Amino acid sequence: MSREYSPTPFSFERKTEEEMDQISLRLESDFSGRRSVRHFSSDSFPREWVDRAIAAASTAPSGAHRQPWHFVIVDEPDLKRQIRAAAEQEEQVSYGGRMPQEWLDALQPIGTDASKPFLEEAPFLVVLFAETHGVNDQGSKQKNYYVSESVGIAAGMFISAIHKLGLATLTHTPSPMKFLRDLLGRPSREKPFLLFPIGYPALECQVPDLKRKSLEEVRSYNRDGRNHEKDPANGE
Ligand code: IYR
Repeated sequence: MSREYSPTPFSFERKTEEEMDQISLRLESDFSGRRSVRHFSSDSFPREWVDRAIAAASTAPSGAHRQPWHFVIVDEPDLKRQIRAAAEQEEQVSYGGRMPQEWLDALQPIGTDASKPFLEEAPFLVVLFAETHGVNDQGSKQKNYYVSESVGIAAGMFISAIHKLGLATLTHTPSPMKFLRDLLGRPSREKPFLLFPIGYPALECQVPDLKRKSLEEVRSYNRDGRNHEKDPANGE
């Protein structure tokens, strides 16, 4: 069964250029305070805040609008304990030789190891699953499109929502992650994508001393840096 194209009017209100200029000036500083946090306070907060961040993330664009994601919130201490135990078991194998030396060297400045106490300390864990395919009304397999891109965008929007809320998170990737599907009872068509501990940073929280790339390093203009805006031929 396929659906027809049925467009509806899009109501969009433009902000003033002045407002937009002010917003653009604050964008980087709004985001630059976000850090990946690995030491959480046990202070809790309403679970609805996490629900709302998930609702915001789920507005993400997706291939053929399939929204191929599922978020599981974990707040039961015993389930968090089981997730930590299974993650640390995999990570011990990873750090103990499954990851090549080059990878271990790359992680040196991040300071990570196989111990993952944040999986119990954070009040909430959110596990994001990618749906490799869907199921239609007749119960048969329905293909999804651009699954990693779609779920990656939803993950980015979730991280932004959590940051905007005033909370911190981490994109944790225990590898392999299949144990999450079993522990959370998710169907086999769902693949664990990322695990986010959510909370306030611990009072004594420390983060790696990282430098971010400058704008000039991450952005260029046109081909070979040709700057259309500054070209005298444009009457400026
Ligand atoms: N999954 C491991 C290893 C790890 C990998 C990368 I790439 C990181 O940026 C950080 C950690 C872990 O979570 O420790």
